[in-house]
Amino acid sequence: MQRFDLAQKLIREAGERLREAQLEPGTIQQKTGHQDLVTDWDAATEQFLRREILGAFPRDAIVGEEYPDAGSGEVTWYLDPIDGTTNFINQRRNYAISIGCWRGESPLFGLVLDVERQTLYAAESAQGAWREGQRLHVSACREIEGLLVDTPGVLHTFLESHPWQAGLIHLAQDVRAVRCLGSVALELCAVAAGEADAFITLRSSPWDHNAARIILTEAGGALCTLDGLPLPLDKKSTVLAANSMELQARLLASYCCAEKEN
Ligand code: 2AM
Ligand code: CA
Repeated sequence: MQRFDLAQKLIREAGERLREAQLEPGTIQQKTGHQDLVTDWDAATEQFLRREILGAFPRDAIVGEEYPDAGSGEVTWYLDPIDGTTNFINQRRNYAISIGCWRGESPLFGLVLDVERQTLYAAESAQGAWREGQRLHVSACREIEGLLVDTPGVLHTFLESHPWQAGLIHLAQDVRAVRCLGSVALELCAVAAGEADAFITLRSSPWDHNAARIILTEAGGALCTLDGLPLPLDKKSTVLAANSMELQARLLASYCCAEKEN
């Protein structure tokens, strides 16, 4: 079986298991604090994906959220077993499984499953972005006043002190609306689907964005860091995503000029 076919089979199977999961209180733990939770299901889902992927492609490398990196082959799988764990716990919706596959710096494919809606976002390199058979395209809005901007949470983006804080508060005042869903992967897919125009986060990890970024790029969107640099594959970074290079450049120039320390 090809990697892309295997990944689609595994993500749907993992999604079925999560939909049936019993979320007893003893299965929820704090990771780094009370705002950073993890469940037994995060670990079980990632174990399942790793076992199946390495069983079929033993020379591939795996980078996942819950376990140390494995392997060093030229193909790397980026796994987030549950993106939006707090939503999984509190809402039992708006969470995703994310699988991104890269050959070195080149994207192969990205899959993001909106688990409770049983909706799969998928993109192979140069084949467009798709949602359950429907081709996805970014929105056409370029006017700041008309933008809907997604960000995973208010605290890190607007309330904590960081070099872009003043600019991002101005942006929030200028756009039509800011929405917080709480899942980096689903929020990037919302930009890919034209349901949001831009996305900002102060902190994203390779497993959060390395699948959805392929979907967004294939849908016509653009991503970079808040410094305007290429989004790294292998380390945490800020993310600015937009429906076009044009809007990305406008947002960078007007709102992301970080205050320089003296
Ligand atoms: P998670 O659910 O996989 O932890 C909102 O919390 C979004 O930011 C989610 O996509 C979440 O992913 C991600 N996130 C949470 N804590 C994070 C951290 N410390 N670093 C990077 N991303 C984080
Ligand atoms: Ca996660």
